Amino acid sequence: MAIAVADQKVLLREVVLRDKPASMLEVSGKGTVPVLVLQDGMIIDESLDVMTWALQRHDPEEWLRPEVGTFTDMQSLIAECDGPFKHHLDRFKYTTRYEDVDPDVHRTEAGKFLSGLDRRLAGSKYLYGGKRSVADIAIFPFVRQFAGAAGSWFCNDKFPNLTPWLEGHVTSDFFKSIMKKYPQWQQGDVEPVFPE
Ligand SMILES: N[C@@H](CCC(=O)N[C@@H](CS)C(=O)NCC(=O)O)C(=O)O
Repeated sequence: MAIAVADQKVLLREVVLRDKPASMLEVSGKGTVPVLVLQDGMIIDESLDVMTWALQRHDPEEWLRPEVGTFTDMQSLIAECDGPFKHHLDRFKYTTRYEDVDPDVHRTEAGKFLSGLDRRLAGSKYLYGGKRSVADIAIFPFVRQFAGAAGSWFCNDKFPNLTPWLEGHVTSDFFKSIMKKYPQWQQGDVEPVFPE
């Protein structure tokens, strides 16, 4: 979404995680997506860094300049999401991948982070004021994952502000437009330009 809003054209290689291309692992050994390879050979392989790279080039909606707080504030909330929240989300969602985990405990712990988001959203439509910012866009996909795994536990009664916030992001035409499915890229294939 950051690449699209910043209108930065990239060549897209759709990666299937169980069949990662050797060329991807050569440039980024940690084996996670996304990986952005710049023309000068620089590699950016953390999603927040990819977002920041795109928005530093062009930020028409000022996603890096929130109405409330600073970029540093947003970075720490995103880090909390990527760190402790993701830790609990994984253990709640993929219980069988971990030994001795109690999904209820991890759901409750993850829920504490979500309650914090809900409190933030009591005072403003978005996490850092009245317009969307990089924090909303970096965080909502993880809340979406949680909501998908939690079913009816994730409900309006518990999260009266977070539920409509998530719904707004997930149902937006913008989100739908970038969630297009692409065929797996194979060595030698021509890459589609993204965004189209
Ligand atoms: N901190 C990394 C995490 C990226 C990440 O874990 N991506 C997942 C897909 S959403 C992945 O590539 N997993 C590797 C795998 O499942 O083999 C980032 O934000 O870029």
